[in-house]
Amino acid sequence: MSPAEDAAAILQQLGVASAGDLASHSPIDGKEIGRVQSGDPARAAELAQAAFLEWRTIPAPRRGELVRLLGEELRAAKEPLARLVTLEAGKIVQEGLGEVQEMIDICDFAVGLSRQLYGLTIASERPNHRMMEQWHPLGPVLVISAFNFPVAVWAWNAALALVCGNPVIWKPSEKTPLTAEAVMALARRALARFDAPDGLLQVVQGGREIGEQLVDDERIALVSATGSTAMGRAVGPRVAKRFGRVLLELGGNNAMIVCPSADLELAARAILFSAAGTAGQRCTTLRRLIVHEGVADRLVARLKQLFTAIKIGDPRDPDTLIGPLIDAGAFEGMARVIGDKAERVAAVEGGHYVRPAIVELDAQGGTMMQETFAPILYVVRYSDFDEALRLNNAVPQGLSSAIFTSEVREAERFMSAAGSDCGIANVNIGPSGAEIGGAFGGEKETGGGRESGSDSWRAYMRRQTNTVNYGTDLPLAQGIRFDV
Ligand code: UN1
Repeated sequence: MSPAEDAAAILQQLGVASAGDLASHSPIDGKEIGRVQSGDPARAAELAQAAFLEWRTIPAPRRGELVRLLGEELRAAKEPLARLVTLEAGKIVQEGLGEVQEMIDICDFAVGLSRQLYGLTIASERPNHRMMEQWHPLGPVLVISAFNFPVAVWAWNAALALVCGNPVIWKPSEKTPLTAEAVMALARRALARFDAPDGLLQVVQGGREIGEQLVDDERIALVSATGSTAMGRAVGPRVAKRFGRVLLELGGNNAMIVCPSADLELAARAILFSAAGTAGQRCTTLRRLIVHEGVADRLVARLKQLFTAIKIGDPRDPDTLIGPLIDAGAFEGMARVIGDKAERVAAVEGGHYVRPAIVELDAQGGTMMQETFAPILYVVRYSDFDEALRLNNAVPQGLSSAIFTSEVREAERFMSAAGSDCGIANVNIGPSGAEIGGAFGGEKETGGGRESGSDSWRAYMRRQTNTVNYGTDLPLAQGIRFDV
């Protein structure tokens, strides 16, 4: 079946009409698979603001009930939605399913969280006074997502934003508009079952100008944006100018240090998934391998074997481990940095399929310092552990990192204050494929935001400090006297 026929059947099954001025193309064969209509940013913001006034007064555990229903709809539609992710983003079957599973998992997490939006009680310095801290809903949240996680990133944000009391406007990637429509169709079912206010969950399709209008809209309290560092540089100052809040998840240039004591077979498998998986198009993709000179030859030989054996092709084939790059631009980007080492693989006509590349360098530098969204693994060797740590941190990005070692001292140093400077630092697993339970995000040019698990929910709420006097006197703080 052609991707277009495949997509048409799924869209029909999910109740999504394919019509409008914007086309979506499958990276599998480059052909059009459906259409969507561009949205109206001002209208969306108006609806979201109206929904906010109602939604913020609904008790949080009750808001959690809506997210529970959303999780139910996602569970029921897991297979077709995952299939659409495969068709529109080119992810292999397992990764499409995994992406929808992340959506379900974050819904479960958010339902529990809806009863745990805890504030604090603070000891007051004054007699008969009580201090506390509360977390209140923030306002409409704009989610800007990228093609590589076309549905999960929305869910990480939306599930938390909803229980926190906020409406959500979604501006998906122009490359993956259909999966967004499919998610909205499922969300509408949950909204109808709950009888939620209009405008609580919306999608606004369109290009950069539409995104900019939303980013500049004062009614939007938080802009949660996932994408390139260039995008973040454009969005951050625009939102700051109006004193809005941002949560940025930008580029990564993630390294793994492989020490002499590492389990090399385990490391090789972790490298294969994290460097070549998703055709190198994750922000957490492994791009830099920093390997001890004593084990480098063995490891690189094993990787070359694995990279040659791996099945590249139509992502719908259950044996395929690497699907296509998203489009021609992605291939050009790869060829620009590694020249003829960017090796095309003949798979499906019209798609851009490549073999993951291993590029050995004498020293870290040049294009190794930048994020290229393609399966390129740079390899450098080290002899001294301090040098390996320095190399891990010597790039502008700070998302994820990993170490393979059996030495507790090396592992602990890697995770210490003087170790990896990234938001994520893993031991004996690769840098990609984070679980939803942890806070996800990174430092430096990665933007500093955290979403998903742990206490990331706080970014979606406003904090209020309350001091209450239940006495008959008026003592001032800091012992100040102000008597007439
Ligand atoms: C991204 O590529 O934008 O840790 C996010 C991972 C995924 C998230 C990637 N859970 O690889």
